[in-house]
Amino acid sequence: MRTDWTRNEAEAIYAQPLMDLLFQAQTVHRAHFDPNRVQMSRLLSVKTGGCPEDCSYCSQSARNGAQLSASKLMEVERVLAEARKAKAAGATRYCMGAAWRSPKERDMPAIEAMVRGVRELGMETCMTLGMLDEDQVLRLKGAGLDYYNHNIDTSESFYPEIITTRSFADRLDTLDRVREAGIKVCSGGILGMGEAVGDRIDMLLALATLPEHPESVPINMLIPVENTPLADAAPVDPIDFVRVVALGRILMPRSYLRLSAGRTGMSDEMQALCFFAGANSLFMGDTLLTAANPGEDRDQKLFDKLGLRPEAPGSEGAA
Ligand code: SAM
Ligand code: DTB
Ligand code: SF4
Repeated sequence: MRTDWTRNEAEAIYAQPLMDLLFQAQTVHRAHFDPNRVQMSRLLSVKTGGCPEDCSYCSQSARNGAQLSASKLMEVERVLAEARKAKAAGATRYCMGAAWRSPKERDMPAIEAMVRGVRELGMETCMTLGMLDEDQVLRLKGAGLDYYNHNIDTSESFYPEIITTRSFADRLDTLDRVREAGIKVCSGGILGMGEAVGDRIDMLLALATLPEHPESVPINMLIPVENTPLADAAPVDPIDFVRVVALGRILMPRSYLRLSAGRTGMSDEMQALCFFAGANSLFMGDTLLTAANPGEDRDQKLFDKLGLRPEAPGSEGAA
């Protein structure tokens, strides 16, 4: 896997005629994955709202005007009950998110118990809890955490326009600690925050030139949240979105590319083009963390139309 992609190469790939770009992406995709299988993850917000960070897209920031009330950390048993339902509905990975800048010591035992409990159900585990220090990373690894999600969200140069309470370098530091501890990395970003095409390319390049590619790369389309600074951001052009997916597939051939937030705002045709461009993972169920997601009925219809099938448990990456 190449980790030395240059800006010029990435730009040239991105700027090809769309049919050439899609053909290249699908060719790379088929060399590494079954093109008709999609990995299914389910999300749960285990601690919602009241976050001290100022991410301008987020419904959960206490610094935004958003009116979401803050909750306490969920009880472990309730989390496991939700996880059982997700497993029954076909999820193979269970992703738990908390609206924290970083976890507090008092919350770690419950977080570790959630990881152990979900693993015992036979699903892969993923957590997204904000920044982690060395000790926290080791404890999560000890509990058996499979993946840690920590998005870089956009390019390094556009980052301060979106978030001021932490830096792009802080993000890379946590990603590095997660990788060093042997936890798989999930990191991606958001399109539609007012960034330029060059920022999108730079974001993918930042991921594709890490010492190892993230195993999982979520590509979110901004869900505009009322009262946040990005409530009125201009929507991304669907074809531009598809181009980003294709570039991600070509730069990171073995990574799972997840069509993440924003699918309620995508047509079947747009999602089909994203799958053709190499997206091969999604969030199932009718809620993400706080926002709406298509839900199983609509996704089942889409899968039927496209002849797609959920990836079987334990077959990750099998071509
Ligand atoms: N607090 C943790 C953190 O930020 O690292 C984890 C939870 S945070 C909600 C996870 C990711 O969801 C963000 O990095 C962002 O990429 C995505 N996200 C949040 N709000 C979104 C929105 N309104 N539209 C699209 N993606 C969003
Ligand atoms: C990611 O990249 N997208 C997910 C997951 N990682 C944690 C979160 C999407 C959140 C969408 C907005 C919401 O539900 O509040
Ligand atoms: Fe907090 Fe995460 Fe939302 Fe940023 S994205 S405000 S860190 S919950």
